[in-house]
Amino acid sequence: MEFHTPSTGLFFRTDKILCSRTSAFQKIEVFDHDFYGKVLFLDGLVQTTEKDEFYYHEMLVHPAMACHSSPESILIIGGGDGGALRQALSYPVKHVTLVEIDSEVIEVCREFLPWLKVCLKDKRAELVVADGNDFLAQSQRNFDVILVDSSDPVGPSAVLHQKDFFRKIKKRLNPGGVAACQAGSLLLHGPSFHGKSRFLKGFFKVARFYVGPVPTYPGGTWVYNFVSDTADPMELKRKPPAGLRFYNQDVHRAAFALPNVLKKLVG
Ligand code: AG3
Repeated sequence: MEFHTPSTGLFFRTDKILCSRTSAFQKIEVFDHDFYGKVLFLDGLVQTTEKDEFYYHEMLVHPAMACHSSPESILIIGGGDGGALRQALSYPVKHVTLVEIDSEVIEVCREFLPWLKVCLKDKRAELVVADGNDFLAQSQRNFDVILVDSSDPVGPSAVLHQKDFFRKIKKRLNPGGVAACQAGSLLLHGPSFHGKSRFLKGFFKVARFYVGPVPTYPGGTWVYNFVSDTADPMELKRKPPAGLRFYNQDVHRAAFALPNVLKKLVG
């Protein structure tokens, strides 16, 4: 069960617990469910399910990739389950660097989720076990597209939603670069969007929010940031790869049309 508020939440009934352990960073749980397939929880929060992961991972990865003319080097911060990695590798990119803080998440997902093991065999995929925030501060490498697949903007992941972190993102983007970051739940994390919008507009010429549904995430409507100094989110420079289940160019355009409640928060 994930609690969304102290008295509401989402439950899964199953007797197929595949893994339940506590790493240096968090509680990691994977189970198999008759409808959702393999489900990963971190610290009691749903991270991904086999059934609906594509809603989230396609919307995190493809809008940014579509707005870059020729993305070659990609950085993913977080996302140790490999769902975003899989989407990024579906382009003819040169390399995708995944920076995940918790090696045990990698271990568990490699064993129990169907896609991570396959992705890590791809020669273009590079795995770095490190704190994403430190990696950005210490690395001298720049990237065409940076994707931030963090957890919620409250709790231990909060730093990945703050000013200093985005300042570092800006430094590590190549000219023409684009970053897309998960921002949280429209229903639960609204209060964080106002301040974020303000500082993002201070750092980037283009700082937009977009939305998409994720059935198993709290509230069902998920919010993402799109930031760049050059890329216009309405100018699609490339077609998406074949075989996607959620994202297409119409969905892309529609995702940037914000509901009033969000418009009001982000100005
Ligand atoms: N990254 C976003 C997870 C946020 C879910 N929040 C929640 N259930 N309260 C997940 C990693 C998937 N690659």
